[in-house]
Amino acid sequence: RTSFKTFRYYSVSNLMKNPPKILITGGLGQLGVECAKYLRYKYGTENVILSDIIKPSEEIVKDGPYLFVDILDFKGLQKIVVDHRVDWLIHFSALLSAIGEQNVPLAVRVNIEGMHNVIELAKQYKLRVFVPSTIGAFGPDSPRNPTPNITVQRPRTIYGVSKVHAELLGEYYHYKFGLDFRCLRFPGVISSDPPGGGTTDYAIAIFHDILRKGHYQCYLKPETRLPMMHVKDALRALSEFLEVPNDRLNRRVYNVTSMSFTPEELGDAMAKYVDDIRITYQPDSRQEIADSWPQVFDDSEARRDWDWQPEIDLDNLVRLMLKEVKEKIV
Ligand code: AKB
Repeated sequence: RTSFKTFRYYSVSNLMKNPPKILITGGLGQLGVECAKYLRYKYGTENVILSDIIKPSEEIVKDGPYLFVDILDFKGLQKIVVDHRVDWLIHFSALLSAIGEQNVPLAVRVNIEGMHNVIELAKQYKLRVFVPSTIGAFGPDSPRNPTPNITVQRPRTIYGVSKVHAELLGEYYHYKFGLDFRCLRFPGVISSDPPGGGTTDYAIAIFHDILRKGHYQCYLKPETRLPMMHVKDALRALSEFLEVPNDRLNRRVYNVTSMSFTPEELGDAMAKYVDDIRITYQPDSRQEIADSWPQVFDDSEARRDWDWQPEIDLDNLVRLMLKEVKEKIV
């Protein structure tokens, strides 16, 4: 067995010579724009198409290819895959945990019916398909500290249910039809771009509110521990995982994480760099969701099989976020 590093070197240099054509759905959500930047740098601007149903800003249009794609329109999606000779599909479209609870029928359509379209197309055109899953794919019956790769999954949100569905469907298509399905279960991803309706969003909102007003009212209790990761680590995990040769993967779905912290610990880490921080707590319905999720995520299988290694710890995350959010505010 050649070392993993040698393997990665050969597979990555082959990809650079013959870059894949990549389509990103749900591209104007929290991860899409940064993901497109990251992959365009690696594979060339024209090879990464960002798509969504939202009208893009001038800046997004200037950055590279952008297309209208509705994942609920099978034929429309099929046409894009054919016309643009897509090889890899990164399927970000989804309603997150908190917002999904407010509109369950819409979450069923976007998260479950959308996934059906994507997986059928991926099978038909032999695409490599990446679908993010989440700590939200676990529930109150799962072990929470740590939560291993394989364990009980009985989530209590429609978001979690749709992600377990996606994981199982992807694995099934892999074993039945040979589909190159790849899925990472992410913790709360922290970026200066605004997230949309998640339970872990407090860890982003706190930076915006503290820098603007010096005060943040948190909707989770101070001791609520959740796994988290800076967006740079998340995108590197995604990109490295997509490059791993198939025979190196022992599973199609892996846990990945960087750290775990509570709102109180995050506040203390921020207080090293910002004077006069005030955090108050008023838990709402998101507390119940957080209480059913992993506190510490076990990603040892990803570390073992494809060398996953986080780089950004809590102190680095705070420094990066303070810098990035400050730049956005002014
Ligand atoms: C959410 O909070 O819903 C997401 C997630 C952890 O998947 N950020």
